[in-house]
Amino acid sequence: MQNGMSLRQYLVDQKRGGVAIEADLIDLICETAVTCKEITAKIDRAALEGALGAAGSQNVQGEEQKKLDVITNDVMYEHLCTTGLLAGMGSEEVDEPMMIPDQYPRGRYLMFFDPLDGSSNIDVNISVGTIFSIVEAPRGDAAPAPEDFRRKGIEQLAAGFCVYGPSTTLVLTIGNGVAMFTLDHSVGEFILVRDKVQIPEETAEFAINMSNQRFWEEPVKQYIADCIAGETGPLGKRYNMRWVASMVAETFRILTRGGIFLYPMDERVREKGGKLRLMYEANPIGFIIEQAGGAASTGRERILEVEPGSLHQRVPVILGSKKEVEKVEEYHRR
Ligand code: P6P
Repeated sequence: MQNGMSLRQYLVDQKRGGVAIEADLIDLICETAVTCKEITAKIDRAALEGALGAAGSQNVQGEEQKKLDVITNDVMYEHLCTTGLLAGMGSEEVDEPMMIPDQYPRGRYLMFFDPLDGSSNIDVNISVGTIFSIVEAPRGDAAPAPEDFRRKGIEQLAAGFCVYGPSTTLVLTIGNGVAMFTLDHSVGEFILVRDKVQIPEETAEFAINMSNQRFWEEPVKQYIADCIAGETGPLGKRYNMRWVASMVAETFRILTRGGIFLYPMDERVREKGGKLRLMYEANPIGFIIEQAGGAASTGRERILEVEPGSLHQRVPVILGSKKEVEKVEEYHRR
């Protein structure tokens, strides 16, 4: 493995090295990378083409959709449904699972995606991203049933996200570690820049939206209070804080220098299960974090073991440096 490889060369090299990845899954990952290239181009030109701002609609979560939420969802659906590689798709932006139109062949995989995570940042030019998760379709290339879209995170074959930031960089796992590919605009290829990414087990940097503090459960209130207490507090060290309000940006930072990200249970959304979505946010990001030696928890259980109740199931999310996540889980056991 050497830096400078293209995404497809990396995947073929992984297969040659013994990783059990089918040729059609390699194709699907490469086609998904094409949609990320299309999306980065749309984002670059959004201000020039009047594509910023609200779409005037809401998603299934009742959240205001940005024009780019809808545009990027259409880019992914319209590109991927023609490839003959998917039996269906689930998207944050669409209430029901999306089926493959009759004029196209179906494939053997299902994909869950958030086409533009962090889109509340898009109008203020802060990093956003595309998150995707791939599982095997249980009925092969036959039309999938609704229950086929409720799958545990441990069933994922591949997961990735593309962060549209100072660079456009794709982060990917196929279950054999985590690799990073930066888009070389001059040739239009994602080029390997890091492989076998490892998250430091310890950290002194937490990411949480502090304005929600009064709604958190006691264990999280206590943990954050102890972080802020610094050197003289029970955790015995000074913590730094970051909050970008874009999970892909926080995750990229944690993969690069460690850290812990928390979007914990919040009284306002208890009956919904939490704020972040399991199938196309917590599961793919959790898979990547675990593959990089980190941990991903609800505070009480491993995220990848959560049994989804619906396509748009929400969960509390606590992920990042392994020992720090274990510390927060210990606060929940007290
Ligand atoms: P808040 C973006 O909308 C998102 O789903 C995550 O990417 C991000 O971490 C979180 O919500 C931000 O939430 O409440 O701080 O705006």
